[in-house]
Amino acid sequence: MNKHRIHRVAKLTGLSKDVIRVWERRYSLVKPSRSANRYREYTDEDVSLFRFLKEEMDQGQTIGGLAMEGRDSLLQRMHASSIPKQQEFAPHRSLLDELISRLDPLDKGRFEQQLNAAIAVIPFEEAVQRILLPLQRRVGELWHEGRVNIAIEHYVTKLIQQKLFSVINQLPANEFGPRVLIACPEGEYHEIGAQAVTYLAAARGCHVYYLGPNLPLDDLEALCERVHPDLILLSLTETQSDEQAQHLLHRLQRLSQRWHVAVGGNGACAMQPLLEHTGIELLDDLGTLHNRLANLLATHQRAFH
Ligand code: B12
Repeated sequence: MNKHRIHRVAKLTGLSKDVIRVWERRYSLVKPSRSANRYREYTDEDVSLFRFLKEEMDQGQTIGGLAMEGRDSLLQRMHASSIPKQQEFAPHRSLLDELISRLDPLDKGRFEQQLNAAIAVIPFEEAVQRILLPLQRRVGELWHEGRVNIAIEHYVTKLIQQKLFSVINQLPANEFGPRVLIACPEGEYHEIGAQAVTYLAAARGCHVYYLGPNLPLDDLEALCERVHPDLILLSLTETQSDEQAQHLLHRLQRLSQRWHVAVGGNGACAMQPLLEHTGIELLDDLGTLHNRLANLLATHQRAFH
């Protein structure tokens, strides 16, 4: 089981470090262990419980009332309520199998008809997670294994990109929302992760600048001076060698002295140990991104009022 320090728990749950400490002191629902150097360490279950408490409070419960219920009962309710949610966003495997079978030989009509019909009946955010991203992974993997040709991969990738952007373009532009710059740094060409993040940020009311793949950091920095972003989100899909990772982090640290910088994607997760104490945040899944954006929007709103 993973152990998380308090700053990470704050990022994962959207609660402030102060609230986490106060809840610990007053209500004892979560009792972190201590590392050798006395840092609080929380388990995955603690993190889930904090998230659950937050959801309950968003629905009108008070922390005092929840604390009276007791940890065991809360955990039971949490596990019962989390099952359907996890299933909801799991990849839609049977549909994906059928879609893949329409690619060789290519049956464009049926492929698009089936894809469009499936996407139309669920919220788009769910479609992104259950259908579009897994489809991209599946087709990319088939190309990597030499089982579909690059023209087919490009056809599917472009279709997915069109769907993401057509929905993004229909969202109301929020000029006054927090400014979020999203890109893949130089050398990173896998861009669907960054595009999905763009959709999620725009859908929540951020003012998004999507800058695409392979962006030199000098140029990103120059744009930051103009735009003054509230957050920079970088997508790293490929795992880097240690030397490449160190080089990249050195550059990102410079950027993070002026702006909030967060990285996500499989390549970023692989760099986790190197990210400690750099000031660069790791957002290791879309749930963490969701919390980070919620915090950003709340802070931004407070600053405006
Ligand atoms: C699709 C794919 C491709 C497509 C890319 C299409 C495109 N234009 O984006 C194609 C087929 C073109 C391709 C090409 C290449 N690929 Co490729 N590709 C993949 C594949 C299958 C999926 C990557 C992807 O799109 N991920 C994005 C989404 C769909 O999934 P995800 O990574 O899980 O992302 C999730 C989270 O990480 C998160 N996320 C992502 N970014 C961010 C950012 C933030 C801020 C946050 C919060 C979250 C977040 O969102 C997603 C949802 O949960 C992976 C293998 C795999 N299964 O991961 C290999 C892989 C990444 N590719 C690889 C390589 C080497 C290449 C090539 C260099 C191969 C070559 N010799 O030419 C080229 C380079 C790219 C190029 N020049 O276009 C390697 C990388 C190896 C490494 N060092 O890590 C991999 C791992 C394959 C492998 N097993 O070797 N690839």
